[in-house]
Amino acid sequence: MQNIYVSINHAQQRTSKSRIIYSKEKWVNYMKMTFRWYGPNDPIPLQYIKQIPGMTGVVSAIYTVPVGDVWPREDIYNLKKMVNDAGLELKVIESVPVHEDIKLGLPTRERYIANFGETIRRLGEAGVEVICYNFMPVFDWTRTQLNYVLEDGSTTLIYDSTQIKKIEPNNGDLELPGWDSSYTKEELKDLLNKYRQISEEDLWSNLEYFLKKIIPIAEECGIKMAIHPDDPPWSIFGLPRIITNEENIERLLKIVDSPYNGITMCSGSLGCASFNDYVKMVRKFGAMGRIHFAHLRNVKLLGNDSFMETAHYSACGSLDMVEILKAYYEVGFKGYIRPDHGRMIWGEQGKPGYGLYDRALGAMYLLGIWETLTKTSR
Ligand SMILES: [Mn+2]
Repeated sequence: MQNIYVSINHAQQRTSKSRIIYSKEKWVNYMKMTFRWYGPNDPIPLQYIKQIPGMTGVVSAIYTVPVGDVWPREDIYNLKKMVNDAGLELKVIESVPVHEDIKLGLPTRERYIANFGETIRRLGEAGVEVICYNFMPVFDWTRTQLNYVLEDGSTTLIYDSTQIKKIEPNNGDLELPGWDSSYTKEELKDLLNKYRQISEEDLWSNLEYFLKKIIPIAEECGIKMAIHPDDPPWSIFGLPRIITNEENIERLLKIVDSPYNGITMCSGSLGCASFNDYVKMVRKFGAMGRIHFAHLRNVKLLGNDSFMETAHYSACGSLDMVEILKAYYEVGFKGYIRPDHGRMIWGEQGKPGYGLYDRALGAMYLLGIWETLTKTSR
């Protein structure tokens, strides 16, 4: 009994001491750790996410609405309620998908842009602060294998460029791991054909058209738009990709020079290209106040445009997580952050990249570095 009492007493002393430290603006007002959650169908319960120390909220979306439709208020509020009931916040939406007609610049884009604007308004009403989106034609992130077995028996996602180069997508027969195509073979063929007419500059002008309509609405609603870089940040299957490097991100930010036109700085997406200096970009765009959301994951560059995803720990990959967090810390980053993809470890089954365990380890590792920075930097 005595031992227990002493140990509680000791813990109380520690708690009060750490409270003094944590209540300093330095810690509290800086970045907020979040976790991606795929809604009620995600096998990971919100309560488990809440049990990860330091977790302030989840990043989620409405997955039942067809791309281009307005998100129903009821669905937004139900999601928010579920998250809040678990003691977590819903401040970041990832993603509101951009309809292909907007990226293609078709006349039908007017309706889809109007719908996107209305979804922004409704998310603003629900207290959302950041919307992540991307402008990649047809394909989202692309990998060649989702369960590559590492030496320790864990599995990870890899991108082997030689395999990608062998794929001829224009016959519509494309099968990519993790790419959940809602298109029929004919629809995909048709879509890829439409993109044959679209150059990089065309894609830029379609993005410009979209931003000039959307950013004023986001400003009105107090929502920060945060574009996700292309993953990988180079053209695949002959399709144009433009959110790929420092110069292009700078160009994007200038299209509408507003803090509401910002970025999701994804270390795994930008960092898998050796031409990108992620730390330099964090310092530059962070100082401009244009980073609203950060995805942190490590990748190991394998040469010849191939790479694999690794544990967050710096020693496991090509990115130096301490240097990265130092950059965020030194620019006074106050946005949302999340561990990005993780490996599958400890026998966990589930959505590749989005298991609980490795991402939880990643979150704790990142928070550990952050806490050290807050207590050792001046
Ligand atoms: Mn990402």
